Amino acid sequence: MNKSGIGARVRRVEDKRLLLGKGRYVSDIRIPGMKDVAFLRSPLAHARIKGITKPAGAEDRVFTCEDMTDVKAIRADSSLPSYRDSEQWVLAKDKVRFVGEAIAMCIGAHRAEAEDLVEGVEVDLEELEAITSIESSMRTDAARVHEHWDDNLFLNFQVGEDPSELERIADVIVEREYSMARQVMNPMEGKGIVAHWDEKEDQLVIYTSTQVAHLIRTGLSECLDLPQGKIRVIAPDVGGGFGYKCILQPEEVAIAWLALNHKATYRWIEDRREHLVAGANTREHRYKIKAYADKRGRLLGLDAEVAVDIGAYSVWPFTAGIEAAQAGGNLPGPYKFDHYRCKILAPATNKPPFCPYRGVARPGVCFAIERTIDAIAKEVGREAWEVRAENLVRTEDMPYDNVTNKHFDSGNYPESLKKAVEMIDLPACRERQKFSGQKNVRIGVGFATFTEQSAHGTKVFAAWGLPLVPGYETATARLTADGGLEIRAGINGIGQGIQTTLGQVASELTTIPIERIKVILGDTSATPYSTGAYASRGMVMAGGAVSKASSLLVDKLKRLAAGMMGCSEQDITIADARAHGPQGSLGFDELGDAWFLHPNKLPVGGLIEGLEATGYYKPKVDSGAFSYATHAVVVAVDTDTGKVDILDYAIVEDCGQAVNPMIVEGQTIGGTAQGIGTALYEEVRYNAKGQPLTSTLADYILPGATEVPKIRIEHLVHLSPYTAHGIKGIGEGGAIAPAGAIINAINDAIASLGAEINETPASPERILRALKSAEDQ
Ligand code: MCN
Ligand code: SMO
Repeated sequence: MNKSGIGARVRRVEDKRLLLGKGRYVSDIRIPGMKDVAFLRSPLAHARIKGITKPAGAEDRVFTCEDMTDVKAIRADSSLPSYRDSEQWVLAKDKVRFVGEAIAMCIGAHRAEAEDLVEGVEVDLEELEAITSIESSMRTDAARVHEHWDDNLFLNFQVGEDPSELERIADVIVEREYSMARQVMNPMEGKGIVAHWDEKEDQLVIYTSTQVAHLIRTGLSECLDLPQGKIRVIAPDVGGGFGYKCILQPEEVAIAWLALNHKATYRWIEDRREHLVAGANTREHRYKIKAYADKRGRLLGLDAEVAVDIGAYSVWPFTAGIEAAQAGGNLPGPYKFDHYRCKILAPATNKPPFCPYRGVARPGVCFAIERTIDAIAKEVGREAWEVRAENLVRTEDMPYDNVTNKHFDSGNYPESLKKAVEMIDLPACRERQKFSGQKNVRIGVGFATFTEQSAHGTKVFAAWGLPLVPGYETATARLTADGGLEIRAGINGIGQGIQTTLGQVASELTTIPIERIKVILGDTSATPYSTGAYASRGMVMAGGAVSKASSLLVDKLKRLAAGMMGCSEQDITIADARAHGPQGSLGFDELGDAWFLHPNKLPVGGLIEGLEATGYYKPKVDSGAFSYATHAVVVAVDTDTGKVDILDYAIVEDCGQAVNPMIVEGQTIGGTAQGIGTALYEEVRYNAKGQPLTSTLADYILPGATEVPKIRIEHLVHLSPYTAHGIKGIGEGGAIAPAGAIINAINDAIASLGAEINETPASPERILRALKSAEDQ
């Protein structure tokens, strides 16, 4: 095997520099004359703006919506049925719709000066009724978040047919409501933007911490009415994105507009409080589910309603539609059943806009369906894993089209479950449960299985109403004069290790060791077009493009070597960065030297095709590849305090061909840590007027090292028949299952007390409430 090729546990090439503090994030960029920007943000959740007064003498350093009449509002199109878009002005116009919405921007020589200026701006606001929950948003007499709408819904449609005829034949009917709390994404590095005007290139240059550099160029071009060629977007090191950085943020447009108008350099660096209050939110789902099953626990059908609290605006380009639409489409999970109906609702509220976050809809979906499976198991009196096993799609059914037309490509879902049950040692857990040491400590074990679609094609994005997002990818491979390799890809590195793994793919195909491969990402002027890193698409899509580009380059190297050695191209094989012919061999360095530096060595007549190749790639089918996993967890619940400790955590996952199993494990553990946050700790809270109550990290609780247990991982490998090298995505998977598995485990622990909990986070407060209400009954 190639030591740095596909499947090797290569250390991440990114890490040494980052660990030594040599990262170059947006806030590390220094440009002479650069000015800092601070935003005046709304103190009210819903209010009419009656007037704004700039501080005397500072009129040229304070900007409001009125100064930006040449800037278009952010509007996200979608072709989903019933979808309504919203107009999000870069600085609020006429009305504010959430606490933290930017009203004015102020410029200073440094941030402190800009913030002082913010203090001096006077805003006259007339407070309006704030809509702060799904329930209040959907009341017919509710105030309107967008006044010209006749209700508050971004989305309101239904998929599937009424399954109520199953009432006659179902042995059990289980009804539940579930709720997942609102979250913020909290990448370690917040959002940051520096923009300047490049006189030489006659171009706006914007450095931004983003997952989607090329998309940001499109978005800026639309809002600023500037040709794409006049905009260059650079993403330097990005300290985590997790979805937060896959949308066009109003601040991005604002800072770019300043640079464009004043032909000078401006920056804005989000601080943690801004992130917690004004940054996009995520996750807030509510479910009503009625499940029909037979007496073995086999699902016959599901009747569901899902509502997602979208907040005030529809984000560009992913819209206010995809989360709820995807929730409706993914709720059936990895299970086989025939009848399904889902009402899909996306109410607007006076909260920050909703943005995709690691797992996109599936953490909520997995929580809801996996709780439902456990509820059915309880009803039919079987172990929850057995009921799961009854219902999982089987290998012999693959490829399998499920009830919402998801095309599961390959895998062995029951095996992942079975292995997870073994890893967690269920019989030992059951023993331990009987003889738990302290009376107030209850042990529970829980499981969750899911599938994760990755590498979605154009048709899939179009079905989510997103015509702008293509399902293909491009990369180039260029040999250097000394036999090294340069790979350029439009995908963005955001911490997921893609620089390393794209290098591994190129190394596999070219036999060039990874130390001699440079992977260049994150600059619209230096890389081919890509919509970027989201939806766990990078490894399959950019990996496929790099594979294609590398193999086209190898063909060229073979032709050149054959010409130079006077043999046929078919006789050439490559190994160890050399082209071997029947009568000898030439190193790639010699080939590079000949083509770039000594054309006199080229075969008579020369070769003009060069040593650079572009690969365009899309998987064989638009439905892409489905990875999957089962998470198994053991918890201890303290019934006096409501505190939950995770005692053991095991995962059996399958992402097809792992390009780098060590990175796959890191991805899975990182995602799981975030999922533990969803399950137990994280919650954005508001009071009745829409004032955020969790505006510091002392109030918004993130899991730390002490809350994340040792996580054991086993890999299954079922190659995707549809993708290059059989790769499937893995970036989001870890975050999908923890809420389902952990809340199932908590319920397993407290079931004997007659209690049940169906909300996240399962905070001590909520657990005690559940225990109390069981006691009261
Ligand atoms: N990989 C692999 N073999 C596979 C699949 C993946 O070795 N079969 C490795 C690759 O290094 C790849 C990484 O795992 O870069 C994640 O792969 P993939 O699933 O293709 O996801 P993307 O590269 O498209 O990354 C985006 C994805 C998403 S959508 C979120 S959200 C997320 C995630 O990755 N955000 C992250 N992981 C993150 N990890 C870090 N550190 N920071 C983020 O912001
Ligand atoms: S939330 Mo990931 O950027 O799809």
